[in-house]
Amino acid sequence: MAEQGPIRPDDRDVLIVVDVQVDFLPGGALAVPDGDAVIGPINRLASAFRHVVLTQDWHPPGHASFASSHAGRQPFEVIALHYGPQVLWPDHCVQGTAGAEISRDLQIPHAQLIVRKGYNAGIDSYSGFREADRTTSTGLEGYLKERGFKRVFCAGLATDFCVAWTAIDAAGAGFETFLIEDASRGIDTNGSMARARNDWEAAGVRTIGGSQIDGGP
Ligand code: VGL
Ligand code: ZN
Repeated sequence: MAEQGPIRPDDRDVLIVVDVQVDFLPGGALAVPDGDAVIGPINRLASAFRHVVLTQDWHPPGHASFASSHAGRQPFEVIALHYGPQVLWPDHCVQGTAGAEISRDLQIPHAQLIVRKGYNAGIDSYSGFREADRTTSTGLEGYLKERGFKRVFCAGLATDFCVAWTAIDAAGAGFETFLIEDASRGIDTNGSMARARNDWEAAGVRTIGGSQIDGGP
């Protein structure tokens, strides 16, 4: 649904910048095509928001989402884990490594919180709110509610995984939720982009462009 008129971020609004990390950028272990194209738009967007939260994919070595943890499996294959289907990835965003660092090109000194996720060895977490078992919470919902935010704006990497799941869970938690499409880029493996779009639209997440935000890109 198109948003009517410009959105002026205020104290009810928080921007969640999802996983803009070295491993998801060109040259990284799980580089998202054109991933560095989000940096300029996100820096401009962030300057329009008083309240910004970052997420950081943060896996222990040998994480269950790594193909290397499953004998005979290759990246981008899908396997069944105890909580459901899991896409297998190249090793990425390993705790404490250079690849896990948030990009130095992000200029968001006023970001207020960094939420790490995916740190449980046996459970992936695309969403900044809830792990892939759909029950283990990161605490982000409580944090945002305690601070009184009403609207959540999501952008970053990758559109079809961590951005989409974070937005879907924000909507499920009762926030009015927006996915800023031109400040995000996707991986698009096995039709994941089309599926993710269906899912976030069905969840009531609104798709917008950064230009719809006053002071944005
Ligand atoms: C992501 C795949 C694996 C993401 C994280 O940030 O979208 N994708 N881990
Ligand atoms: Zn990951």
